Amino acid sequence: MSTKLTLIQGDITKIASDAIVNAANSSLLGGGGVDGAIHRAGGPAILEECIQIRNKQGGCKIGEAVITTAGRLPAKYVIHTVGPVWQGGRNRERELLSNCYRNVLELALEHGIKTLAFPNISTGIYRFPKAEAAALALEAVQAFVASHPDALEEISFVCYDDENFRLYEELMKGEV
Ligand code: AR6
Repeated sequence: MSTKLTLIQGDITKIASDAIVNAANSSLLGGGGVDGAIHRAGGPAILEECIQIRNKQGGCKIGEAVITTAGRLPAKYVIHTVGPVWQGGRNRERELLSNCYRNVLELALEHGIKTLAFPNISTGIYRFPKAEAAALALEAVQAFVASHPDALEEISFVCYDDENFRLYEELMKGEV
């Protein structure tokens, strides 16, 4: 594997990677959590492009991803993906969360993105259990990297809360 996987604790809006990932909702019109933080810090250009995408294709389905400018953020692009709401685990939540990571990575590849930062999709307002989400995220990213070894230079997991940070630290022991 030549792609470097890194772990960061902090605010993803401050990360100067080629693209940062947003944990959005299907409307693409913004919301709370990391979505709110990205739109606030990035300014109106992001929402304008989201509205154009909405007009064209009617938002974004769960597990899928779309790309926009990053506006005033230090990153160049924002890749918006929509995680599943945790409903107990019997509604394909795990598969849908893996799809988010895979589809974001595919889109990054198509746009020549070399450095990418993920937040912990679905683990806030959408209540996906954090330990399971972290394991799934890492597995999905590792599978992609194994099949596209030279596509990206660096993929970061940006954990905002302590619990996620500790979980990733444990899972990524020996990797970072
Ligand atoms: N930087 C990085 N991570 C953050 C930040 C930040 N600035 N702020 C929060 N997090 P959430 P979801 C972490 O709720 O569960 C929105 O309203 C947070 O600690 O942002 O996918 C959308 O519009 C958590 O671990 O997203 C949707 O309606 C992680 O980001 C809905 O929430 C995800 O928490 C999506 O819910």
